[in-house]
Amino acid sequence: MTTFSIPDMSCGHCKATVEQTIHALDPAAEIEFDMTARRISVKSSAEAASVQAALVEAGYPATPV
Ligand SMILES: [Cu+2]
Repeated sequence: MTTFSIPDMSCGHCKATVEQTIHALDPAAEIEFDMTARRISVKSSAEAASVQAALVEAGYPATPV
């Protein structure tokens, strides 16, 4: 489980984009969203660095916390 801070994730559209981006890497990934804190927790077989890179590429810079 890796927690990322994603400051630009502000609405449902952002949430959907983040979800799609991670599921494109790993369809079995489990994602918990905290929209208030703008954080996600990801349980995935994908490397945290790969998840982070994909999110950056999708326009949502993410920092592991
Ligand atoms: Cu949004």
